[in-house]
Amino acid sequence: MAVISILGAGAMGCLWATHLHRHLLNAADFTTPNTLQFISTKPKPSRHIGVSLHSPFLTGRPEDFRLELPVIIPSELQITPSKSESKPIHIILLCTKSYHATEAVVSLKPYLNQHCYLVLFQNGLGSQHAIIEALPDIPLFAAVSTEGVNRQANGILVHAGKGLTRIGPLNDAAMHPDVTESCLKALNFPGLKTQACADIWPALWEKLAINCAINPFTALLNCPNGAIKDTALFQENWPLLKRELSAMLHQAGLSISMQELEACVFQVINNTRTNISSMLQDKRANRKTEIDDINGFAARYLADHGLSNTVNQMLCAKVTHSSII
Ligand code: KPL
Repeated sequence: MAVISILGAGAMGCLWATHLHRHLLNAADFTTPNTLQFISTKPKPSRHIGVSLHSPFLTGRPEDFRLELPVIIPSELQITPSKSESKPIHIILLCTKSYHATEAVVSLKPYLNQHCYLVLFQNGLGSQHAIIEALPDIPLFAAVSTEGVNRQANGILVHAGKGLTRIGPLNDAAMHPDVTESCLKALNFPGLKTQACADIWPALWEKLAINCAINPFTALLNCPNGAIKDTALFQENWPLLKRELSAMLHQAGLSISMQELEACVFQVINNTRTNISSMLQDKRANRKTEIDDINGFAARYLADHGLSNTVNQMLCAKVTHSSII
């Protein structure tokens, strides 16, 4: 039995809502009372959220999924006060933008206890550290996902690329093997591939480097991921950016050479060549971007360690201040 609440009805939140809905609520062999809902920290949220998703990957054939899920507010979270075999485990998937994550967690905090697990899906690095500090006793996990999902102008989500979601503990409260196992078990069904990761930090740093290398260029050039490599902006800045990102990963304790980093970035560019990056989706929708938690974080981290950060700083400033060209 599981109660799963999703905070954030963006592309990733809706993809997971659809995936879990198929297995928790809709499955033909459904026998146990699972619950799946969105949770909102807005003052007066609507009581239902509708999701429309096109995916060739969840079932292996192209399918349109439509579902409607209830929305609760934090005070309606009913988290069991004590651990008991018969009580459902409660998992909150935090799928907000990185810059909303910390304030969302602060609104949830009074209603949480150690029997509720939080899984953080945020891009970049920054919000994770703030949340670890804000919730020392709550089991926290990070999810690093390479699923590609885009929202079209008509609001329909398209699951454009099949990926992998690695999930691992972020703090001591989540480190117990039974906590990790029950969290992973509640999320692991055919459709979206998940993998338990005993140490999730290298995956978070690697994803940060990939996002630093791809997202700002797509946002500045208004192009899909695959088109950045042939542009002057990328070609002029990549040699130095590659050095900065390599120094960042090295400082963070990852043993990855500059050649391996380049191969990894180019492979992601190739695998996601038709993708519209999350940052370009934000720019096109006139939303704030996550640049401050991506290249902004990298620039601050490099500066704090006395390392060169010119290109990350330049990209952060450009994406913050310019509109798409
Ligand atoms: O994670 C991504 C994003 O868009 O944020 C990449 C890897 C660049 C895929 O689009």
